[in-house]
This record gives sequence, C-alpha cells and structure tokens, in this order.
Amino acid sequence: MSSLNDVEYPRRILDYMEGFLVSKTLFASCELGVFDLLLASERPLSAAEVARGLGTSEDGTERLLSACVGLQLLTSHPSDTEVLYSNTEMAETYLTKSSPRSLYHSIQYNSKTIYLCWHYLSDAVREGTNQYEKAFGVSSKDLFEALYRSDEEMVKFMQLMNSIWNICGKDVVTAFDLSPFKTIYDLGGCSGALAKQCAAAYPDSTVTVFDLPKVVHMAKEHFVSAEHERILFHEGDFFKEPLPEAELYILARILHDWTDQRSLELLTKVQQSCKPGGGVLLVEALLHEDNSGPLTAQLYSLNMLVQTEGRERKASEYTALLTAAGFSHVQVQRTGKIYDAVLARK
Ligand code: SAM
Ligand code: ASE
Repeated sequence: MSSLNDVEYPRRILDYMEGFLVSKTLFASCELGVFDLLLASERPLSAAEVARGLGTSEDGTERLLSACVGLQLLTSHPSDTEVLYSNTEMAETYLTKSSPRSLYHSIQYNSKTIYLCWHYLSDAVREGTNQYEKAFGVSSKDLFEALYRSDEEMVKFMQLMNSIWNICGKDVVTAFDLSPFKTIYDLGGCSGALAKQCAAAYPDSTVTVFDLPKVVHMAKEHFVSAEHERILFHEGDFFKEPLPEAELYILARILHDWTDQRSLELLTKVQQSCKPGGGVLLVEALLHEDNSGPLTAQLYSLNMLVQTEGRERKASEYTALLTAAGFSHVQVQRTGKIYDAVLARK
C-alpha cells in the first residue's frame, strides 16, 4: 500500500495534537504503580489482578493496560479466558522504581511540575519569561528559590537531575580524554550523579561537587554514599563566592539556566580560578548551527523559557561565551544522545 503524504492525511498533526495523551498514559501508569506491580509478580497478571493490586477500577485498569500494550510498554498474553499482561524489557529497565536505570523520578517531575508549567507556554512566549508565579504562586526573582520552593521540590528536582546521568553520563565524561585533569570541580553538581560517572571513568581524579549548601546536604544524605571515596563536596554560591582552584571545571546543564550576561560572568570567574593548562567542560543539549534541530534541544529550549532564565544554545554560541571569558582551544563533541560536550582550555 502506498503511504499517504502529510497533506492527504495529516498523521503528524494528529500525533502532535494528541501527544499529551501518550505522556499522560505513561505518567498515570507509573504513578499508579503498574510496572512495579508487574515486576513484583512472578507471572503475567490479568487486568482484574492488577486492579486488585493497585486498588483501581477493573474497567479503567483494563483500558490503561491495553494502551500500555499499544505503547509497547506492556506485552499481552492472550489465553482462552482472559488477557494477561507483563512488562516489556524497556518498561522493566526504565519505568520500575528500583531499576538502576530508572526514569521513574524524571517521569514524576515531568508529570507534577513541567506539565503544569507548560500549561502557560503561550504566556511564556508572549512575555518571554518563566511561569512560576502563575503555575505555583512563587515569585521568580531568584530562580533557584523558585525551583526549590520547598525541600520536597528540591529533592524532586535533584532526582530529576540524577536519573539521566545513569543513561547519558558515561558518554559525556568520555567524549574527551579528561585523564590529565586530577582535580575536577563539578559546579552546580547537584546530586553528584555526573561526578560518580566522572570518578568511575577517571580512577586517578578527584571530583568535588560544588553546589548551594542545602543541595550539598541533601546530596550527602540521600545520593552519595561513603563508598564514593573520590567524590568530595564544597558548599557555596558560584555567583557570590570565590571559586576554589582546579584543573578542570565541569558545568553540566548550568549555562542553559542563565542569560548570556550571567553565563559570561560565571565563565569569567571560572577562567580566573582555573589553573594554567586547565580547562572547562560544558555539558549541554546543543542546537544545530542552523537551528534545524535536534527536536529535543528545540523543545528543551522552550522548557528553559518556561522554567528558567536561560535557553539552549548552538556550539558557536558556547564558543563565543568561552572565548569572551578568556578560554581558547574550544572543541565540540556530539554524543548522539541528548547531551553533548564542549571542552575549552585556559
Ligand atoms: N549539573 C547537574 C546536572 O547536570 O545534573 C545539575 C544541573 S541543575 C540544572 C543546576 C544546578 O546548579 C543545581 O544543582 C543548582 O542547585 C545549582 N546552582 C544554582 N545556582 C547556584 C549557585 N548560585 N551556586 C552554586 N550552585 C548553584
Ligand atoms: C534545568 C534543567 C531542567 C532546569 C529545569 C529543568 C530539565 C527539566 N527541567 O536546568 C531537564 C531537561 N528536560 C527538559 C524538558 O528541559
């Protein structure tokens, strides 16, 4: 059969229009605990058994499970009497809470925070600013005061930040050979997830997570255990306080939170603290030079509009900021996953 083009039949438009139905099906299945229940069960379960296990309606559950089969998150096993369901390998790996590569907390943050912010996307585009005031009733004067409007929100944000590095972290820390750098500071290192990947890839290096005091306290308490000997912590404010001297500074998903002006201010400080011969590694979702993609970076840039003061940038824009701050020898490595790496030298 010949495939219809987008004008004869607007498949793409229909998919985009209803894309949120897919997101919400994923959110609800995770939140209700579908994948965790099926993981805990030794055998595939019927909709009635899942409904009993979750305390949900049988009819609603049957429809949810069926949609998950359509999304290839579940496999159905038809028998004479009833349909049985089990997790696909993809769901078991990424959607169950206890999996080492779990995206459960990212999905929660998308469901409970980002989805609500995106309700105000048109306003954000109209006004050119983030939407915390409308979405959550908090003033957005200090970005991280708004993002961390409660300790609970801060932990949720840290969990979001944490999960992707189990999937993409190795690629970004090995995009360049960082073994010559023995003293590494991860500025805004958050939960320490990228620091763990970095310490694992470079056994002769020490990685210090530099972040706001309450973030560091939380990271020590909940995310980094004593077995990670080469991960240290430093509490501070990278805009207000001096930076410790280091051979390499990592700024992962930092500059995309901030305007060009604040980014340059921070990079200039980093350059001044950096040891001669040292460097800085930026980890960001790079836009193509002609802005034609990748779609993920384009959408993330809209998310930065709704949630932060920054934007996603092209490699040339990061190069311009790095050069203005006094760095040279800028190199760019795309990883093919969400996040890319840019290395510059002092
Ligand atoms: N680098 C981590 C990653 O990629 O997963 C976290 C990125 S998160 C978007 C930004 C981080 O910068 C947060 O951990 C936040 O607490 C930290 N941060 C924000 N403002 C800061 C400041 N003034 N001084 C130090 N850290 C700050
Ligand atoms: C930030 C990164 C994120 C600030 C807010 C954020 C992410 C979500 N919210 O620095 C991670 C990237 N995902 C998206 C949708 O942008």
